Amino acid sequence: MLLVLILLTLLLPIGAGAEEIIGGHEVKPHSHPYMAFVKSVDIEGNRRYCGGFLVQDDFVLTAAHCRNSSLHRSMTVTLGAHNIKAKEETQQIIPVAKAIPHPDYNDTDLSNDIMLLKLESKAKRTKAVRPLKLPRPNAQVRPGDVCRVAGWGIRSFDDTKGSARLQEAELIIQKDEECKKYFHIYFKKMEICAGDPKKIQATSKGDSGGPLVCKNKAYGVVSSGSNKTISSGVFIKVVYFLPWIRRNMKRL
Ligand SMILES: *[C@@H]1O[C@H](CO)[C@@H](O)[C@H](O)[C@H]1NC(C)=O
Ligand SMILES: *[C@@H]1O[C@H](CO)[C@@H](O)[C@H](O)[C@H]1NC(C)=O
Ligand SMILES: CC(=O)N[C@H]1CO[C@H](CO)[C@@H](O)[C@@H]1O
Repeated sequence: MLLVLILLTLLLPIGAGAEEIIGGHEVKPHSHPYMAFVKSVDIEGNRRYCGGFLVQDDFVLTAAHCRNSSLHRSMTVTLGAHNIKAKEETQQIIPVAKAIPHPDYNDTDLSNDIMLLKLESKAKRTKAVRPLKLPRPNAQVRPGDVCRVAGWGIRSFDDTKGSARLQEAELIIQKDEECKKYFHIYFKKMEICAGDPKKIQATSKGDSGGPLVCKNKAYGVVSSGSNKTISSGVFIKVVYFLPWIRRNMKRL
């Protein structure tokens, strides 16, 4: 993955940053009705943008690092979007009532980088808005399985490099050893390694929190990986966190 990314950097024309899904393509509008765009604002007004996905009418799953520190002021979720910079009739913008980052989230090694967002009101199910199923408790993906990841990959609304329209890329599940090689910190038990060295595809910062979809279910959450200097090949393993997800969705 790292080698691929280094090659990528060399091959990309200057100015074509790595803010969006690399080697992906624009999706058919609203073909990913579970996709959420998460905006977090801190007390100083700094914004942070992430992906996420609807798992229940009033819950979105995302990455814990998408919350802009403990000094965060507000979060909102946009559902039903294709072009996130446009005002589309299909969009539902819902404030977050409560952000529940995993209690063991560690912002140094990014372990347990998962967060539930309880929405202030239930999303209305439409053609453009519908939850994504979670996998069964013992479900597994294996090296070679083909999955997909989607995201807007923008970091700010002034960012001309990011993509306003939802992009998608195919990723192949890799052996854990692949990620251990490139990331000093990789937790096999709680993480999934995915990428495709041959096809040059990767995700990046603005895509954090989005789902890794395999067999039409959410098997992973895009984490920024344990190395902030390169794009991520590390995904949070949803199956491992199912008990925590279920418990917290029941409680609220
Ligand atoms: C967070 O991760 C770092 C690096 O692995 C580790 O040194 C530190 O002890 C962890 N913090 C907690 C609270 O577990
Ligand atoms: C991250 O990647 C850079 C570039 O290859 C490398 O120098 C650094 O040691 C890596 N850091 C970690 C924590 O893996
Ligand atoms: C308080 C805090 O951590 N604010 C951060 C919110 O996110 C933006 C963009 O990533 C940072 O620039 C802020 O420092």
